[in-house]
Amino acid sequence: MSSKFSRLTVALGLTLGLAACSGGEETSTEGSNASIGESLDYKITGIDPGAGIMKATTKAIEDYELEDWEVIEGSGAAMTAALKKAYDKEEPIIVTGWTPHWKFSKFDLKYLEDPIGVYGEEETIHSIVRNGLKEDLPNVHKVLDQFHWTPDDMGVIMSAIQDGEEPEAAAAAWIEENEDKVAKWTEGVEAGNGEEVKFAYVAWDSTIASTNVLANVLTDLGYDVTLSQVEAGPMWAGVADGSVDAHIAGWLPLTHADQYEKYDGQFEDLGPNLEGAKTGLVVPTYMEIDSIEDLKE
Ligand code: PBE
Repeated sequence: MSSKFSRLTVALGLTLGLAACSGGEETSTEGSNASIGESLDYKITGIDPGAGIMKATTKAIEDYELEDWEVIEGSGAAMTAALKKAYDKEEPIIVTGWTPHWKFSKFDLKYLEDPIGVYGEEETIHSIVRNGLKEDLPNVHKVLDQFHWTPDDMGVIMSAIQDGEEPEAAAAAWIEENEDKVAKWTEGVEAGNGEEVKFAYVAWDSTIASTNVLANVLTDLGYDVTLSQVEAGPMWAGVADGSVDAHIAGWLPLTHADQYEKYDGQFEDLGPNLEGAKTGLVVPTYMEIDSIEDLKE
């Protein structure tokens, strides 16, 4: 009974409120009229501070003159959790996004157009190894040099992990189903004898997938593989100072350009292991904006 009354009161109050506004100037208090910036408190959901995409996003804020906006630091996992939460309620959200990534198969998403080109064009992911690896572990070097796959291959592992599989198990299952591809990576390679191989990687879903698949392949070949999860800076620094043997997450030409220049000469670039990568600002398709310029209002 009392609930009926209170509901009536609210409805009446709303009617009066609208009536009071109707003759006046425009109001933006209603959800759908609020600007995209207001509805998001001018926040872009970012990832780990060391990621190249964070630097690019800071540059985007400058180049598109979005001084009211900021990119919030977090992690890849926190970003996808925030994305899921907003998506389930059809609320607005803008994330720092990249391809290949499982989020595009789980949610309907789009990249915001980037007319200035802050995020660059298509990228490739390179395998980066320490100087001297070729002499010390020629067969490991050869596998890394021959390692090459597609965004779809990587996507299978990423989705399996997302669905709850352990990264190692997801990688092992993919290897079992793709013996022909793995055979090309291991062509002409001799088995190891327990030699240690150290990879550095960052907890980006794409990198977790690729690092686990190579760790599995090398373990099957008889190597003793260690994976160290680090931030992006230490991942590059570790290969440069030789404390790790390799990482396979060199995003080029733009995303990791800083580290690539900083450590020039202190690593060997084995070239692309994947083509068709991309970074940018990503939103659910239900959002009405299409371009980073639309954030300016
Ligand atoms: N990423 C995924 C990384 C490279 C791999 C796009 C988040 C970065 O921004 O550095």
